[in-house]
Amino acid sequence: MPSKKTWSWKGPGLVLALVLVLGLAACTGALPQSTLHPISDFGRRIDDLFRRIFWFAVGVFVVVEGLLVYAVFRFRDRGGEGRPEPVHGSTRLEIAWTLAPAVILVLIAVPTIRTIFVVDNPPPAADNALPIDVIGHQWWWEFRYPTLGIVTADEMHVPVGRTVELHLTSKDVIHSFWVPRIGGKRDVVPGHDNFLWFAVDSAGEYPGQCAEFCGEEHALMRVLAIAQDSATFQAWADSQKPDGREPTDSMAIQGRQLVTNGICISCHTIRGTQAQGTIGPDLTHVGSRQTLVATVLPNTPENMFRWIHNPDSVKPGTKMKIPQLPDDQIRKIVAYLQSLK
Ligand code: HEC
Ligand SMILES: [Cu+2]
Repeated sequence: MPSKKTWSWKGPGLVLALVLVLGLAACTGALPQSTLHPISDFGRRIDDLFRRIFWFAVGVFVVVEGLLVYAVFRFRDRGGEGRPEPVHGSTRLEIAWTLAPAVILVLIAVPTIRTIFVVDNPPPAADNALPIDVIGHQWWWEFRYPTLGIVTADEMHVPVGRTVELHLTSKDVIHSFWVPRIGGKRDVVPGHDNFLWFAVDSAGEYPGQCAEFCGEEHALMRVLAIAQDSATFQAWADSQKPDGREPTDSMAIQGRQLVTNGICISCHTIRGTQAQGTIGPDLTHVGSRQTLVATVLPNTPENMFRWIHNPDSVKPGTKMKIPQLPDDQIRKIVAYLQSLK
């Protein structure tokens, strides 16, 4: 005889709590990095596929569990009936349970393969796509707009409603470009050209991050996609095209001296000056960015000071290795860099 178990609320209580937590989580609307609320055609294709397969799985679950529960009650041991006869070689049953999974697999495979073909082909040529080169670095993102002559970092501006064609490659190790609400992920591999194309359908700011472990600062290799209506995007693009602004106030003028005669130029470019380094982000319009160092810090003079004062305290292990500069020099450098709108 098995020992008699006393019934407790613990099991059902846990299940109830889980259902409540999941249910409430579903009520919070679109989380910033939710793949379940796509804002691009690419994201929506994958989301449609996910939802279709999810409902198939729910159907299978209900049928299988239904039969199981039915069998448990219908054929339970009522005592005094002896052992039931096992079923041997029922052709009808065997055909049924071979055919049913085959049909389900076909229903899942057809839309899956169709989606793979759509997202793996280049975008339709008629689309007037905007090309953007995405280059992964440890631990930040470089964005080049070859047709617009723009180079920027970490904040990817895209026009709403127009197809954007990303060409992805890496300067060092394998990264993965992932802005969940746009869709993805897509590997960013050194020496290999990958691509990803989509059209975003609502203006807004959509955070993302590197999705492939790429070294100690992997978790702080973030990205911000900024989707703008075409007039706002055009205004942004126009503001990014000219060379770096010449400073007018005396602090910034001294800052320009320090930057362009100092160590900074070995890694950074500021168009229109002798700074032509390519290890770090292009700083030609760094003052116009909302954030710094892969969107880890809001772009304020205080945060920029903090970064240049001690980059390792913000991103331990960062590739920006510089000697400690005196505070008054950093203040002048910050005045200059902030003026680079
Ligand atoms: C050895 C190369 C190197 C040198 C020298 C260097 N930097 Fe950097 N810098 C980097 C790298 C790499 C990053 C990106 C860090 C990250 O996000 O992980 C960066 C980021 C920055 C940023 C943030 C840019 C952005 O778009 O968020 C600023 C500002 C900056 N550096 C200023 C300076 C200044 C000022 C100097 C000179 C005092 C300097 N850097 C010298 C490599 C360098
Ligand atoms: Cu990475």
